[in-house]
Amino acid sequence: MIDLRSDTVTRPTEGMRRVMLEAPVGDDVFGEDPAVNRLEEYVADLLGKEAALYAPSGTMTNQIGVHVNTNRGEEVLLHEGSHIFVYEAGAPAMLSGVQLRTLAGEAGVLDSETVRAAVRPEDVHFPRSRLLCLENTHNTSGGKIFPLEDFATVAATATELGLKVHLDGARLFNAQAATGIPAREWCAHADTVSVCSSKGLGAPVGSLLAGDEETIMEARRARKAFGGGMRQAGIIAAASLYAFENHVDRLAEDHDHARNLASGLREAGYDVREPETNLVLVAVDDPSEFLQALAREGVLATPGRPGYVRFCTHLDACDVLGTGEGIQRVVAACLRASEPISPIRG
Ligand code: TLP
Repeated sequence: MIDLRSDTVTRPTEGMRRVMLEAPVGDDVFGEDPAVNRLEEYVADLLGKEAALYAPSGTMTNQIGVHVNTNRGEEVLLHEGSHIFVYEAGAPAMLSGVQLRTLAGEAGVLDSETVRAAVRPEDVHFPRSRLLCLENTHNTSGGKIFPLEDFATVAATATELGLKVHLDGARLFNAQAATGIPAREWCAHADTVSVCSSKGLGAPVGSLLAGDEETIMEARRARKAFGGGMRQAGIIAAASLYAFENHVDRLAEDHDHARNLASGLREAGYDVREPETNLVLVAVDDPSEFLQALAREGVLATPGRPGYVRFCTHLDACDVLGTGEGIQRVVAACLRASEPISPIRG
């Protein structure tokens, strides 16, 4: 089986398992786990922030980010295809009592005019606009990179309008690997940043929220309330640290594989979005039927945005996709699953 459903399917490498075995641990709710403390310091420094907090998932670090930047009844502005809106089970309403206002933007990018027009005037009738959430890379747009200059501009507008800025950087290091721009450059324009070690970086579990000291202290309280206070978490934090230390630069390989897969599929007649990072969106007539047929041919993928399926390249698929033959196996499986279609889509 070639599993291209997500970079979350990666399993810990030998080296990672070794550091997990040897990790010094303590009770992290008491702040006494040396491996967690080391990871939090490392990631805060990496992202150019004062502090960071380790949590079980990217959903939790996003939700803590929403929570610490808002009050109940306030409004959060975000892209209509953002993970926080589409894939987090309605958690902003459930956990923070906030309302989401979705905005349109090409390839996950929101511009200043759109944000400016969406911010509510001060009036008893309206919710207070409080937070802008941005996502880089942008999942439902097929791993698109939010250009740094555009990011800085819209974040400055949000700040000027009195909003906080949260960055969902689940795949921020893919943007770094693809552009050569350090991740911290984007982080400089956000109040809080969520990054995941369990996506392309290959750790089994774990995400971090970074920000200033005061915000992260508040985030620690929210993590406890959300049930994310873990005890001897060093055993998994060690894997996350290993991932940040060893697996960032290799993301470029996944991007090469995504490009090769896209061109193989395009040559076979499919309508494929050119990938900038590790996600490949392919237009198909009936995604769910296609995915079932594809699984019978030994390849797994997921539904992408409506009308598309998503292939995700990653560490565990590296060996198979690193050869022309592996790419051809995936293309052949697609052709057996369904004829290509070439619609014009927005
Ligand atoms: N995304 C998963 C699914 O939930 C769709 C995937 O396979 O891509 N932000 C972004 C941009 C993400 O893509 C994800 C995971 C998360 C946050 C949430 O991370 P986890 O799964 O750790 O809660």
